[in-house]
Amino acid sequence: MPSKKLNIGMIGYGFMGRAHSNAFRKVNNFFDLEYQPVMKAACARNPEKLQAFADNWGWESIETDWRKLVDRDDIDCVDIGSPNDTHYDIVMACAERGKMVLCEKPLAMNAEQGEKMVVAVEKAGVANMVWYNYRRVPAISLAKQLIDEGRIGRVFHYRALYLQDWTISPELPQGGAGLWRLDAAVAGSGVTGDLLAHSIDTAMWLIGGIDKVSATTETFIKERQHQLSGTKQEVTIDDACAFLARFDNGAVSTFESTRYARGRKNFNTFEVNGADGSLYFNLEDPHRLQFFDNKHESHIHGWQSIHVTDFEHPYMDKYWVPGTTIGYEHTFVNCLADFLKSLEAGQAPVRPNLRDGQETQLVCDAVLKSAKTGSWESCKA
Ligand code: SOE
Repeated sequence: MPSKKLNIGMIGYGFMGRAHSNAFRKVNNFFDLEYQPVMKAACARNPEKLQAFADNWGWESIETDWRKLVDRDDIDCVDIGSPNDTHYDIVMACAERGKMVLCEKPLAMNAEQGEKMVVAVEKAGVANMVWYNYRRVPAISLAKQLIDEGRIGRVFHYRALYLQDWTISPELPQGGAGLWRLDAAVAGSGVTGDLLAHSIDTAMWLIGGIDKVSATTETFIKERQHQLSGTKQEVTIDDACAFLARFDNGAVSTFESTRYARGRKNFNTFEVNGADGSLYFNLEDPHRLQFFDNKHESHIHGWQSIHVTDFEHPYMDKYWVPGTTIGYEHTFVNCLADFLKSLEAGQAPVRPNLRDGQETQLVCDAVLKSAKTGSWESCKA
């Protein structure tokens, strides 16, 4: 039974607000932890919609000004699920007030902001995490385990795709509720910060840092009506991005992302090729990890499809019986469980922290720079 309470104030009530609220509600049902999050206050600008949201998910109170939320003495930890252009100010205020920070991805609008945020939370000494939830898909955590166990040997290649198709219609507006991801002034970038940031975080977690990149981007629909102003405005996000990357360990790699791949909804895949084996994962088939193990005798060589649902698999002993599956929402429950566990005495700080988020931010910035200059760009600070 949890013996300590952690009072949470959550900012933003969109897609991520729902995913996080669900995690706060469920985490202690599945994980044996010292800490129990208390859903103290949810914060957003529209009081009517926010109250309905808070009632539905069980938040005790509401705030319509995030500064008031951060200032409240009864809030220990601030969870940021609001659009990307708000992350910097909120994290800086949290650091100043000594509040723990849980921040949605991407960390910031750019690496310049990101670095200041990292310095601030490190100086304040507050626990911090970026919600790169895909690390906590059990099959991806298993890929990490197999790589760390040396099962695929020296890594030569990494190949990532992150494909969606929801912005193909030119009639889709940009900006405002639900559509701020299309507005560069709010999102910072398009698929690079929104989708490739996930692929980059996963890749660097699995096989190490990225040294340099060479990228190209495209904006297919040049103008869209802005949902807030009602006027047609230039679209300045990257609708698609493809880049080559060289890892610090010498691995040669490709990353591609678009929101214009008709039929692909959340097609987040990677393949890693090593001297002794390969791994393949596809988020649209999330319980499976494909593994080619070259150590098998050659007459039984072949790809194994591991159904990642056994008690021995990462996180799976916390849920149901072998052969039964968990869902997208549990990746957030798993993230939160790891964060809460890290607060217990003697535990290592949780990862990915804001410093890790900044490493990904540096790669995103280098990708966007390379797309402009046409040259290879360094990902190092
Ligand atoms: C975009 O459509 C989006 O919702 C991203 O913002 C999320 O980070 C990704 O996991 C799913 O797609």
